[in-house]
Amino acid sequence: MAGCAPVSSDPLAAAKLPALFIADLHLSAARPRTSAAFFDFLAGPVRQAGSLFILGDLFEYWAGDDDAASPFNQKVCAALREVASSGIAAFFMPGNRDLLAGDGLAAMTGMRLLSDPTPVRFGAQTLLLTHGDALCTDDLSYQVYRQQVHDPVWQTGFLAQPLDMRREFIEKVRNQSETAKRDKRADIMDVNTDAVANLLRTHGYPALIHGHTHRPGHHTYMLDGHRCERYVLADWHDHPIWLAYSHAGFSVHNRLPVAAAGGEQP
Ligand SMILES: [Mn+2]
Repeated sequence: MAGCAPVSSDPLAAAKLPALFIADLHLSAARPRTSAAFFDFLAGPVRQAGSLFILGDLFEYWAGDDDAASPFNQKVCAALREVASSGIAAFFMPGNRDLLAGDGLAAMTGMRLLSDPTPVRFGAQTLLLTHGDALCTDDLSYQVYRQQVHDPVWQTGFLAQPLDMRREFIEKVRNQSETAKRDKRADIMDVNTDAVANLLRTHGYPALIHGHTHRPGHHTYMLDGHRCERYVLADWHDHPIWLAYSHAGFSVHNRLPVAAAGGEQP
């Protein structure tokens, strides 16, 4: 309509700096220290940020959006909802553990869902966000499994099963995957260099940010004459850790401000 400002359908239009990136918290009721750190992170550093990007495996597992009814998941969703309500743009890209998170989770939390991979632009800098499991192409048996569970037909069939049955299936897959990991060479569970190069090439040589491998790091590449960077997010293991991006560049943080504990901040 003439005279009306165009309304962007791009969910990333809401993204503002500084942006914080996390992945692989594997939240569950069985890991209270990690969830406590997450709640402190949401109540602290996130409130000073412009955007929060959760790049997958926030939950140890997510059996479908009806899984939000469990008391633990309710608590997590409520804390995320407060973040979105306070005006911070929060984004969620499902990982392999929570790939069944959908519009239901988005509606409950106020987070915007991102597909994998998703580029986000801040000025001249493009950041390419991905969970990371798609890059582990040397792990052939995992990629076969991944293709199956990403198939919409498989997902529809799976989600039609009762929640208890889905949880049971996921528990079985988790146990099998833990056993299989012990027999796999460590290097096949890392990203494949060619898969990374192809992704960087396809997206015009951005800075790549991913998790999944639990091998935190900062890698630089010269690729086709372009300098590219790859940031690997750390898993949480009871302790908070996040990557921040602002006009000053990238920085990694792992300290929460000392809790006010009901008192006043100095
Ligand atoms: Mn993962």
